[in-house]
Amino acid sequence: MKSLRLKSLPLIMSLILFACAPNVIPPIDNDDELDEELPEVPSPIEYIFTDPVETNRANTNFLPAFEGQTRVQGVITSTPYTSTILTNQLNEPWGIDVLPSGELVITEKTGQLRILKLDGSLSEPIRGFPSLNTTGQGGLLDVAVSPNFIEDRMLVFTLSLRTQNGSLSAVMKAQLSSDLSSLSNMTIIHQATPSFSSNAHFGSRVVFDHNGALLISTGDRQSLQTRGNAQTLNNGHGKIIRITLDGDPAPNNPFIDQGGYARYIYAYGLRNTQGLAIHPQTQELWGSDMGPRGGDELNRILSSKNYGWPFITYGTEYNGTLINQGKTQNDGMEQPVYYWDPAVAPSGMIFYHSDVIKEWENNIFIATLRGNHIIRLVLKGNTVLAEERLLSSEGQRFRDLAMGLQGEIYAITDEGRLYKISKLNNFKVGKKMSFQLFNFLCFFTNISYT
Ligand SMILES: [Ca+2]
Repeated sequence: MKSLRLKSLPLIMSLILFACAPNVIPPIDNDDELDEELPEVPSPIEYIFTDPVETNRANTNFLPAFEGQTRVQGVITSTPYTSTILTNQLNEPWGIDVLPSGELVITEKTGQLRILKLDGSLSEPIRGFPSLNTTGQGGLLDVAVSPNFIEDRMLVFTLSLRTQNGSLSAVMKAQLSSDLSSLSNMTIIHQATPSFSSNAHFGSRVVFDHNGALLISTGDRQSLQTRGNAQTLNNGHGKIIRITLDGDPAPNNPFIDQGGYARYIYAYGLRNTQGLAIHPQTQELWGSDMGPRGGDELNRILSSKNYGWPFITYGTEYNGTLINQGKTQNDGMEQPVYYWDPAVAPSGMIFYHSDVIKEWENNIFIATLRGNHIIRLVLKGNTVLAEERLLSSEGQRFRDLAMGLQGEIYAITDEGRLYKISKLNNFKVGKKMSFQLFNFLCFFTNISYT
C-alpha cells in the first residue's frame, strides 16, 4: 500500500507548475486510439492517501472509542471521472432510484414524482399522494423500486402523513403505469405511530433487503418530548423498521414475540437516519444518522441492536449543552463505525457496486447537506480506512444518491440539480504524467476538471 504525503513547499510548487503546464491539461481525444494510449488503471490497493479531509476544529473534545472512528486519512480517486448536470429543474428533490430499464424515478418533497426519461427529458409531475404534511422537513420523501418491478410495477414511497394529532412517517406502495405517466393502487402500508405535532425528523429512507422485505428509517421527531422514544420499543420513533410489501412485520423480526409496535422494529436508538444502503458483499444494512451538533454517525445496523440515541452521542445540543452529561459509550449500545464533528449533515447513501471504477467498488458514498459535498469512504472490513470529498466545489446541498446501471452515480440536490458522475473514458494526459499525479494535483490546487 502506497501512502503519499507531501509536506515540502518547494516540491509542491514544482508539482503545481508541472500540473498546470499546457501540455498536461487533459485533452479529450477521439475514441479510435484509446486502447493503446490509456494508462493502466491502478489496482484498488494503490490508493493515494493524504491528510484527513476535515481541517476545521471539532465542536467537542470527546475521544473516539477506537482508532479510525473519526478523521481518518484522506484518499483521492485516481480514475478520471466527470460530473454533468442532467437537469436543474427539480423542485426540492428528496429521493431517487433507478428503474430496470434505466429511467430515474425522483420524488419532490412538495408532493410530486418525476421521471427522467432515457432521452434526457423530465416527465410531467405525477401527483395524487394522500394527506401530505409538506411543512418543514416533511413531504413526499423517499422512493425505492421493487426488485420485482418488471412483474409488479411497484414503487415504495415514504412520506410524512398529516394526521389529526400532527404528523407521522408513513410508507406507501403504488404501481407505475407502463407508459410511466401515472400511479395507481396507492396504499399506505405502515404508519410509524404515534403522531406528533412536529415538522421535523421523519427519518424516511427505504431500501429492499435481499429477501424482498422493506427496511425503513424513522426519526425522533426533534422534540425533547419524543426523543426518549428512540430507546423504547412501543413506538415508531427513532427506529429501523422491517416490514413486508403488505405491511406485516417481516418474518424473524427480533422483537416479534413482544407484540404491539415492537413487532415491526429491526433496530433502535437512532436520531434521524436519512441514508440507508445494503452492503453488496455482506448484505448487511448500513445507515447514516444525522447527529445533533457534531456526532453525525455511520452505523452498521444489525438486527435487535441499540444505537444509543439519546443516551450516548458524540454531539451536543445546538447551543453546546452536553447531552446526558456527555456520555459517548455504554455497555449494550452500539458504537458508530465512524462519526463526523463538526457536522456534515449526512443524507442519502449508496454502496458502489460496480467494477467500472474499480477503486470505488464496495466503497460507501454519502450525500451531505451541510457539508455541500459527497463523501466517499473506503472500507477495510467493517471499519473506515479513508475518506474523500467529491463535488465540493459545486456548493450544493446533496440530498440523495443512486447507482446507475452502467456504473455511474446519480446525485440530487436541494437546489434542484441532478448530477451524473461517471468514468471519463476518453481521457489522456502526457506520457510522463500518471492519472494519480494529475488527480492529486487537481485536489491540491483546487482545480476541477469535472
Ligand atoms: Ca449512535
